[in-house]
Amino acid sequence: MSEKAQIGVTGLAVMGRNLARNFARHGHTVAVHNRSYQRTEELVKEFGHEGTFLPAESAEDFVASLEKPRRVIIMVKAGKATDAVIDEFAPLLEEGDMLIDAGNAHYADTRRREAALKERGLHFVGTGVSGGEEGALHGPSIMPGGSKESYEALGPLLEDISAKVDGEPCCVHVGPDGAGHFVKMVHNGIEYADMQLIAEAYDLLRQAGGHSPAEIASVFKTWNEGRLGSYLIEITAEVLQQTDAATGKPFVDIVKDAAEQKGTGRWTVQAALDLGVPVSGIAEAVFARALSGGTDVREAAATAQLPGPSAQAGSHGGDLQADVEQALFASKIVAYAQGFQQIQAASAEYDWEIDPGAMAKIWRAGCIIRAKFLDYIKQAYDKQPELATLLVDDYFLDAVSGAQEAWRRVVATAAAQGIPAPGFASALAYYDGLRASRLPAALIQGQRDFFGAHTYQRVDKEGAFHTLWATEDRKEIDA
Ligand code: NBP
Repeated sequence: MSEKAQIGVTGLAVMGRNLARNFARHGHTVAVHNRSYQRTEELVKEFGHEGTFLPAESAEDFVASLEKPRRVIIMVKAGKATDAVIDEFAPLLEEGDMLIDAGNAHYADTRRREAALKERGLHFVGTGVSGGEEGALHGPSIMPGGSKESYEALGPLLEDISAKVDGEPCCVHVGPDGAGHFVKMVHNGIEYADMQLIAEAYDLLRQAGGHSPAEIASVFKTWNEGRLGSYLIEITAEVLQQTDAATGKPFVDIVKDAAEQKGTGRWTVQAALDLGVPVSGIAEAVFARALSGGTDVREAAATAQLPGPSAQAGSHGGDLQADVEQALFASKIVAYAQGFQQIQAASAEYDWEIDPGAMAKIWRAGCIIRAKFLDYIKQAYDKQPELATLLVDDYFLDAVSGAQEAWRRVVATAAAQGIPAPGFASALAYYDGLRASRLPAALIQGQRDFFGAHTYQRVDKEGAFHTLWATEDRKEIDA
């Protein structure tokens, strides 16, 4: 009998090719297939020596080369291409086989596909894969959704190729149907917030502190040795110390200041709006990118010369560098707390039973937001699985209360000097909102009742009430 593959990968562009190589390098026999056969041939020609690949030109041959239950990883462009591949492969598969979508699908699409394939007796496993092409090859953070049963057959293989921290795999069964893609989406949203906060820290040190990019690179290198230590801080130092060969200028000064986005940050915010979870850190990051790319509006503002503060305004009353480190850490805690709250809210909404501590654990390596910091998040949820917000965990409470004076000084300096710091400022406003014993929402309830008879609740008795605003005596009635 000819050799069978433990796993197959269809879609051999950069991500699929590297995932297939990763499986092969770990000693697994990998069936490989791509719509256009050329990519399959190239993979085997260039990397065939790395392990055992079974190339197939047709979908039928590919499926026939897999051991049962069949495990087929789909790594194609998210959207219509994924549906096309599912339509091609589902009829060729048998009950109990698995179709694993490891692309960046929207979790609602994954839920739809999972439900449809379940009716045909197939497991559809929406799987978040983070870490880009390098991660796919050397060990990504992997977030599989789908049924528990499918994880039993698939999990060991995915754990094998995932990143490891102290020998522990950065891969865990996240929860049913779209849970894996949802968590991957929020990971990307948090990544947006983290990057925005780092960019604001740089901007403050540059504009308010008067430091050069190279000097700020050294600051980030130092920070990377401390509690902020993370992949994003590390690469920030690398980018800041880069000099443009053509002009001799700092690299950051020759790059257009319009950040792009692929959409996962926007998806995170859209989902958060539907769930009613305030992910202001992620939203500010998405909006800041949109503002940076809004060329017409920025040109109009430049032409109109929108006035800023006077040149002497607001010198920073403290050690700016130390204060910015504190503000960055505190704002980062807020952004992560919000992202985890969103995961918990979705888990409750869809009955996913996601363990938030396990998510922090599998993000410690392989993915873009990998950081020491995630250990503390894991510990917080280990201590209290139902934690309402990370901000009330001892470690984070201490960190934020220690940081808050510096954080307030930084936000004040940014406002006084006209330096945009939406991430820092909004994180602080969220923190103060959570702290407040009374919020002005009571006034908003009054306004709503006034113009729309939307009713309100009282602090001193049960029930819903309405004031007859249009009458002279403005009597209150039970609604
Ligand atoms: P692309 O997203 O560029 O997709 C190219 C692949 O899709 C090729 O194999 C192509 O086949 C195939 N394909 C297309 Br396009 N339409 C198809 C169709 N109708 N039927 C069958 N195959 C079709 O590849 P990628 O950059 O490797 O990304 C793959 C997935 O991974 C995407 O969902 C992407 O969002 C995600 N991704 C994730 C990360 C990460 O960090 N996790 C990074 C980058 C990408 P062809 O060769 O015949 O044209």
